Amino acid sequence: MAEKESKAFDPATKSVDPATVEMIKKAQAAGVETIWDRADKMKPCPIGAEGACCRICSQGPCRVPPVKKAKEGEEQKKQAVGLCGATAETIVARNFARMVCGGAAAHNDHSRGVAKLFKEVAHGKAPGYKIKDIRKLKQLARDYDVPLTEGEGDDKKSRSTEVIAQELADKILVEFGQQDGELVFAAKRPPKKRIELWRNLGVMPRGCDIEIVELMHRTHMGVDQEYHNILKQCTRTAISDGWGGSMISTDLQDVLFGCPVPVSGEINLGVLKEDHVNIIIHGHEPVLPEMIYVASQEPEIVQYAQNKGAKGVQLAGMCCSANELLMRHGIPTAGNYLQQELAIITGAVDAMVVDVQCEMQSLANVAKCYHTKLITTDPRARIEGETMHIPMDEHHAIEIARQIVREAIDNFPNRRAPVLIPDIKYPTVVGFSYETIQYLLGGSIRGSYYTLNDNIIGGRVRGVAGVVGCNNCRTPHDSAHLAMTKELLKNDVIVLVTGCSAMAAGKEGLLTPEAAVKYCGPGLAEVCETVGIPPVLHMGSCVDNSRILMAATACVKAGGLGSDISDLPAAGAAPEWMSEKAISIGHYFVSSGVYTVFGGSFPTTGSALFTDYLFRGLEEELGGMWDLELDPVLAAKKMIAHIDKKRAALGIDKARERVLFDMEMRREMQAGGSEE
Ligand code: NFS
Ligand code: SF4
Repeated sequence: MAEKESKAFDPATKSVDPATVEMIKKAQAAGVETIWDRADKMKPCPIGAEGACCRICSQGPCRVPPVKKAKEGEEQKKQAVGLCGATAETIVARNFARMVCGGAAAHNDHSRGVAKLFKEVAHGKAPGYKIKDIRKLKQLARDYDVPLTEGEGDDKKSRSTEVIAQELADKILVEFGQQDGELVFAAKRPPKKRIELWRNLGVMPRGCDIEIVELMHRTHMGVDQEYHNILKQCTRTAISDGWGGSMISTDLQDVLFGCPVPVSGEINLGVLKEDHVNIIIHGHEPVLPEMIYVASQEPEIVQYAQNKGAKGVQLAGMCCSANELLMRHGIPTAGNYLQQELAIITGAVDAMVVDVQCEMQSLANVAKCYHTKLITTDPRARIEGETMHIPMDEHHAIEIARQIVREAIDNFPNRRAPVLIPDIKYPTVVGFSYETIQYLLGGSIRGSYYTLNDNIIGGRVRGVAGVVGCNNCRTPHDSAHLAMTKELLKNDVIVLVTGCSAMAAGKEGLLTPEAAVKYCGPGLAEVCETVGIPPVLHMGSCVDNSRILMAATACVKAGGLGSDISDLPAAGAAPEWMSEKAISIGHYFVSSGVYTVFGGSFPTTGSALFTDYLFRGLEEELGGMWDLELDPVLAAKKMIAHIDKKRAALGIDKARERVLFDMEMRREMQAGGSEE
């Protein structure tokens, strides 16, 4: 019976990724339920989807869906309000705000964990970890006014790395609970104009936690009931994520684990190996995964695996932990968010090790259908039905990592279901940190993004787009990411990717230099070929969207493209978004001056007034605004239109016409030449 039900849909309609389709078929044949089965049975609540349901007090839930315009002769219905009188605007704004809170809290709490580890490392109390990127440490020290030297005159000497790190760690940790003042990165790193704008609007964040707490308070029953005012605090909270927690975690992870440089890797379920012990590292915080990586390479561990009949240990990443491991060590990626159940369904995963965020609770049930051990490692994220919980402790991380790898190895002989690993994987080149892009495009000596700007001004590169964010089972898996990205490339827009979007691009072969000729317009193709980079640059995990902010700022500072991020010919998108984190990210991009378009659905459409404020009103205040477009190609076109609008404002629209004309001429000349 269960099997019959699970065959209700055609797997080919659920994903454009052949490995995913193959595994959904396997799941159906085995009668194992996946997210698509559940999505088929449960449709989203239309009122909740629009943000028009308030359940923040027990007099509700109150539903205030938009009212249709009356037909002629009919009486116009009145827009409902909540029992307390809350309008649709207030209800929708409050729900949106709480999504920003959820997302910012996830990033800022992740960041706190990294900062605490950093402190332990600085004090020599976290064996196995060390400070890897001294240059970045010093950069951070300068940001936080931690002196690099001590003494005066002839007595002046450099302070030790440890001492600098210890002082820096304390200063960073203070920012989480800080009550007044300004977050260091937010007040120092963006273009001057942006900093002034935020100060004038009163949205400069004071600390990482306080903005979230205040916003939760203000959206409690009967507090802030003016939607502009609610949104203002959303802006402050989102900035505390992008230019606060997320940026802190990105930078400290680089200090501890190394700043990514270009590295090649592989992606998709085909990276799993039938004759190896397969361990999937799934989640977001690279802290323990870094040690699992070390443990999996130790000769004793490899020997232990061989004793159990395996050829070795294969680590593979999933979700953002995958991005972190891939960027720094070239560890292959098994897949993005919607592939987590499917990895287990291959029958080849001996352990799935999860930390925090984007882990489906259904993993426990799927794991039970196979031999897979589901190991939770973070006390904040337990899953009912987990096989075991092995909590991370930074003081004994390497021993814990070894224990986890052994658990997986011990499980290798227990494989029972027929193993089927799709023979599908793709090579990738990843690791385009903001620093790497600077190096590749500007050279370390000039240390500038000017070459990129020069290409934008000259018209070979039309603009820059960030395509980021999740998968969503309501949208065919990966399809919107790919359609949008290809449309942008075709129009000479270079694409920066993170998170699950980056993985979608990788699975399509877009993260290779060869993709340039295949997918790009002539201008972008030429630039990519000259520099030897892919046209889609993988910048990391979702907290690494902060790298995009830094790259945008570097473009502004390099000159020639205006004086603020909102002047840049740039746009952002999350065509398959689903998480609260995506809303927080979207809003910090908007708050930083970026036109940001989401796909699928938008959680504020229950109030036309509030949505109009987000989509249009904000442009005047922040220079950036939201948008919703269900068709990914149309969405790309809207991004390009925005880019062109910015080019025109900068007075560089003519240059592009010239370039295109030149290229046309050159092609004609070449064509003429070959005829001779
Ligand atoms: Ni971002 Fe990365 Fe993926 Fe979405 Fe989840 S894994 S943090 S939230 S689903 S992109
Ligand atoms: Fe209803 Fe107001 Fe309570 Fe919300 S706060 S559930 S609108 S009574």
